Amino acid sequence: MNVDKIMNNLEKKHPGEVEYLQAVREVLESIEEVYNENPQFESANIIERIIEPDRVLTFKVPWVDDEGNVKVNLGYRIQFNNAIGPYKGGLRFHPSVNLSILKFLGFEQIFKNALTTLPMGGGKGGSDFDPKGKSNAEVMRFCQAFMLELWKYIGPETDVPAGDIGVGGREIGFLYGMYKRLAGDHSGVLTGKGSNWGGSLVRPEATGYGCVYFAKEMLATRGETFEDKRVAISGFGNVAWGAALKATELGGKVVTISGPDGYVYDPNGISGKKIEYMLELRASNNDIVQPYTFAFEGAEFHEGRHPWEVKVDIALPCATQNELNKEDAEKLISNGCICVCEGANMPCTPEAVEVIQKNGLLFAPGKASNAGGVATSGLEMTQNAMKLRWNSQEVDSRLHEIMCNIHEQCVRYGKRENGYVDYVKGANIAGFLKVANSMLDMGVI
Ligand code: NDP
Ligand code: 2IT
Repeated sequence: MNVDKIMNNLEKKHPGEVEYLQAVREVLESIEEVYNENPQFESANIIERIIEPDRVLTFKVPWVDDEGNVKVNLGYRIQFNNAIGPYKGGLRFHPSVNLSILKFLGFEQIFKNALTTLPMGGGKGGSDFDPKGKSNAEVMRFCQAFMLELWKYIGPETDVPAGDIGVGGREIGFLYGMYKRLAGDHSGVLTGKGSNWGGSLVRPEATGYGCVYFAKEMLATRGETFEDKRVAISGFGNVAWGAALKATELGGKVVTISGPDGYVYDPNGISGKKIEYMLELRASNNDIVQPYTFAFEGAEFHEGRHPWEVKVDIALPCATQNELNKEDAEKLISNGCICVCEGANMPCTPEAVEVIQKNGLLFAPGKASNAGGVATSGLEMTQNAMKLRWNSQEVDSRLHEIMCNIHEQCVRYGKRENGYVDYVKGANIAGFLKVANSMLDMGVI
């Protein structure tokens, strides 16, 4: 495999799709060796077939705001690869959404879903709609208009969307209501549903919990635990909230959260009602975390800055892609950080990952460490299919088992001769082998 040649061709076909090209390069570079050892992959031209989505659906979403103005947003669904199961992946509503971002997320999702051990293919979708500052009625009308088009392309055995940035329980409710009305069935086509109408317990917490379970496994390889460790978390959304809950439960002290306005440093630790307050901050639909400092004494707000300058032992980036760069990584390292575990998708830039790994820190890529969200979505699909509901202990213990299994897969394929585990390589190889071998089994289709 000639990675540069493949990337040059891909760039010519999709110029400017920076995030997508970044995600593809990372995977190709880590699977190169395994790919070359297995000539059957090359004969079946697996690379060209896996790096292009099966299909890209784009559509317009016209809706009416509270003043009666007609608005138009763009809607997308990328059905990337369904070799091992129905397309599965979240919907993102954020003004930054474009084809490149959704293709990167859809591509990552293929390997992430393969790692969960559950039968799910990879997909992603969303819109450049900005839920910020919109009324509840506006969000509802937008979600209904979005589903009016999307429902034609999804189904419980074909494509099962869920939440992501800007799409939480409220949006899933509005989307599911419209799907149910249009399709006339209650087949659980979305995950992240409310627990009264088919949702799985622990799904809201699952991504953050899973991320901390994964970090716990990594720490254990060095005889370390969360006990008394200082933890920096970025973001203040769904993933950040779940991660703060579990890190605190395991004895860690979470000292930061962040938003687009800057970060909060709370030397007393973000626990108990302070974590509950994160939900209020999020529900306020404002993109700021500063109000935290008015609510809790002793907390400082650092405008326009990232939390990575704070002295911590563990960093959990849980906001968005490319939010931790090389300089941030260097600051973490010089402050003695021992573990960076991605809760978001691709939050660390490639240069940051290189520095982190070179310095021997534990590092987990999101496709391994944030897979707990989609894994629990898979468990929600199972419960829907069985028309049963598991209690939270059952779901949580399955989630924990899945995260430990993903950790094992990473170690299996990522352990270097000197004992250092390259979790990026391990995750990419394990995910790739499962999908590529399934594609081989099914022939050229
Ligand atoms: P939420 O919408 O609940 O929260 C997203 C957080 O990131 C918010 O704090 C948000 O602030 C912040 N954010 C968004 N864009 C930017 C930006 N450009 N700059 C700085 N901050 C930003 O989303 P989730 O918690 O669900 O998602 C967070 C990350 O985790 C994403 O990378 C997502 O893909 C990933 N993920 C989510 C899973 C899930 O199950 N929800 C599963 C696996 C991964 P604001 O919105 O105010 O801009
Ligand atoms: O990035 C992700 O894995 C998600 N946003 C969750 C996807 C899902 O289908 O639960």
